Parts: sequence; structure tokens; C-alpha cells
Amino acid sequence: MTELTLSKPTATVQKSHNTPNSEASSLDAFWMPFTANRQFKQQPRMLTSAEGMYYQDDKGRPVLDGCAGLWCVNAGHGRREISDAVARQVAKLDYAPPFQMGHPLAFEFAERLANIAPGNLNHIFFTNSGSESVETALKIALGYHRIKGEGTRQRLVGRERGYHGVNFGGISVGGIGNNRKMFGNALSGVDHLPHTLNINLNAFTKGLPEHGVELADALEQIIALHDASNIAAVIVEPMSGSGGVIMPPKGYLQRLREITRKHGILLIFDEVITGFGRVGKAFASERWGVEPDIMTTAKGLTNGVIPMGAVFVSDEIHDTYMTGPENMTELFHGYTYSGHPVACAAGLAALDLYEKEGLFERAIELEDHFAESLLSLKDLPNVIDIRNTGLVAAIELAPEQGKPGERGYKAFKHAYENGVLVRWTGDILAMSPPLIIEPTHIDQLVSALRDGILVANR
Ligand code: PXG
Repeated sequence: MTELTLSKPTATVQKSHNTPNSEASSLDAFWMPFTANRQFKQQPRMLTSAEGMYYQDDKGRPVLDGCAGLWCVNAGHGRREISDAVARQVAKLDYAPPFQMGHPLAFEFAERLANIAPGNLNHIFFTNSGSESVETALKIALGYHRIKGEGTRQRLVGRERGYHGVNFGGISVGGIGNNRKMFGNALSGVDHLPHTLNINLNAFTKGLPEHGVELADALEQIIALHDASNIAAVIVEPMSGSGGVIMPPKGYLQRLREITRKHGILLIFDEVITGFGRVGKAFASERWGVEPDIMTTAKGLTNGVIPMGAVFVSDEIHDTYMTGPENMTELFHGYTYSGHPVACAAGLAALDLYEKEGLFERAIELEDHFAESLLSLKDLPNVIDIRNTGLVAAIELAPEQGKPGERGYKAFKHAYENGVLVRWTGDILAMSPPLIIEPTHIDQLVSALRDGILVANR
């Protein structure tokens, strides 16, 4: 930081970088991701430390973390077991090349993950983020068919409102217009299933909604149009996170599984959010009893401490790749930091914590209480839906006339000023707290949301 001050003596840097304050000039250089930069920089919200369920902001205020960071800090903040493991690993082996070389932790971590994986998803490909996990999964799916002599299977099917990261494959199969519209054509040969949010029929359902299983049948229509012989894979989040916390209707994932299996199409579950305990088992696949062929993960994999992703691949797909000459690279894909030793150390320590503290089961234990508490906000003005599963929930507000997103932003901002951080997208407030949450924190969360929603209605 001091070097930056020296190298840019006159322009933007006149104040301490350790404690950036609200003057826009010192905040200029960092182009913030997915942020209204100019709005933020006029009134920054700065977090400076974190422990357990709370951040502390730059004014020394505690802020309850209602989102586990960005859906990733599942075991809570500041876990010494993880930071100690990271520190030890940096000192022992800071880096090792993953191509044509190995180090023990990557094999150990992969094996531990395979042990908790659903069904036969026994092979793990490491990446550095959810976005990279998605690109990796799509490529593995395409290559698999090609190796099997079914190279015409190139089309991909995603879903409206799906979020699969920000790389070109991910935004193509994703279904969020704002994430695609600036960037050209992206991948061709992609279709989208309809999303499964139906507030008219399912508003205020606790857990999975009753209505909407038939939405999976749209896949049959896509198959009828293109023919199964041209379709490689379907990718969906078992529960859509960023798209607005949209639940799968009862039976929907099962039906997708039946249709894909019948037609030889691979099913990819993007469990970047739902993985590692969010919905009450290690994975949504396990909670809802549907086994995909490939599963993408990241976020909670290391408790958010070190960036890392992991793609879980079935025996069948993996073994199909392992058929050529033994001296041939089977998959021309990988990252400089695939299976980074420090990330593996963080991931192993996170897994230990999840297991020791029973955190994968905790979301089910608290599910009912969490849902009931949030549903106490049902009758506030302009609350049009509340949906939940495990320890994830959303409150949807009716948009202000002509100003979509405004009511949600006001509620979010007021809750933050009251010391509670939730996620705000448009008029949807999303909650996905660390799995160590206690009922008193839930009370605090709900009370701040109540005030926020009331203020947003003024
Ligand atoms: N798939 C899913 C299902 C995700 O939720 C990604 C892929 C991409 O992961 P990376 O690590 O590349 O960001 C995600 C990421 C939000 C929010 O609050 C959600 C995500 C990222 C940032 C914000 O809605 N999900």
C-alpha cells in the first residue's frame, strides 16, 4: 500500500489506505464487481474484521452476517482451525505445479470430498471459483460425448434466472439478462428451461412448493425440437440462489433426472451455493434425493477463506476419459492453481469443522424455526412472498411503481444501518446465514428486516 502512495504521489492517494474513508478520491482505483461504483463510493460500507456471526465495520459497529459472506462462510468467520491450517501450509509448501506434478494434500482433499459426494461422483477436478467450476463441467460434458463417438451432442440447456458465474459458458447457460446483454453472442446452441418461480400459486410456501413439477417437461419440448442426439447436458442449480432464491417444486428435480437419463443427456447440478450444508445435507442432491452426473461447487468448499472450486464427476464420465493411450493427457484443461496446496489445507480444515460441529445437519435442525420467524413478516405491507429451505430464504417485495429495486434497496440499507447485512437483488432480500447461527441471531435478523421493510414502505 505504501508503494502505491509513492508511485502515485499526486493523483488519488492522500490518505491512509488502511482505513479508506468515504471520500471518493481514495476509493477510485478499485473497480468494484457487481456494484454501483459511484453510488457506493459516495457512501461506502466498509467491513474491517469478522468473527463468528459478525463483521465489524470501519466505525467499530458489529454487523450480523445474514449471508455467510456471499453464501460461502458456512462455518462462520475467523475460524482459527482454518487460519492455522492455512498458515502452516504456506510455510510448508506454498505452491506446487498441478500439471504433471502432484502434492499430497490435493489427493487427500479429493478423496475426502469423494467420500461425502452423492452416489458415484467420485472424481474431483479442482478449480478456483464457481465460474471456473461451471466452465470445467460444461467442457467435461462435451468431451465425454465426443469420446463416446457422439460428437453431435453439443447443445446445452440451462434455465431462465439461472446463475452459473460470469464466464462465457456460464453466462450462456445462465438466464440473467443483465449478465449477458453487454457481451455479444456468447455460446451458441443453448436453450433455456422456464424458471420455477410462481408466486401466484406458491406464495409463502414453507420448503418446496407444491406446484410446478410439469415445468420440467419443457425439456421434452427442447428435445423434440433439436433431437436428443444433439444435446450434451442440462445444467441447473437445484435451488436458484442469485436468481432470487427459487425453489425446485416437489418432484421437479426427479423429473429432470428421468428425462435426461432417458435421452442420454448429462445432468449437471450447480451446487456452488447449495453445497456444503446450505440446505440441510452436504449437498442439495442428497437432500432431495436426485443424483446428477456432474456437480459444480466452490464457496463453502473452503469456508470462503481461500478461493477454490471443485467439480465432482461420476465414475462413468471419468472412466470414459481414461481409455486412450496411457501416456496421453486425457483432458486438455486445468488452471495454474488447480488444487493449490494452501486452498486444499483450508478446505480440509473446513471439512473437519463441518463434520466436527455437525454443520451439514444444522440447516435442517433450524429450518422450521428460521422459516416460522421469517414468515412472521408475511403481513407487512408489500411483502408478496417468503420462501425458504434449510438456512436459505428470500423475502420478495412488490416493486414501487416505476422504480423496480427501490423498495428492496431501502429495506436492505435500513437493515444494514441497523447492523444486519442481507443480500439485496432488485426487490428480493436474500438470507443465507452462517450455519452456526443461533435463534437469538435469527431474532435480530428478523427484527432488522421488519424495521427495514416498514421504512421501505414509507
Ligand atoms: N454458480 C452458482 C450457482 C453461483 O451462485 C457461481 C456459479 C459463480 O461462482 P464464483 O465463485 O465464480 O463467483 C455462483 C456465484 C449473490 C451472489 O449474492 C452469488 C454468487 C456470486 C456473487 C454474488 O447473488 N454466486
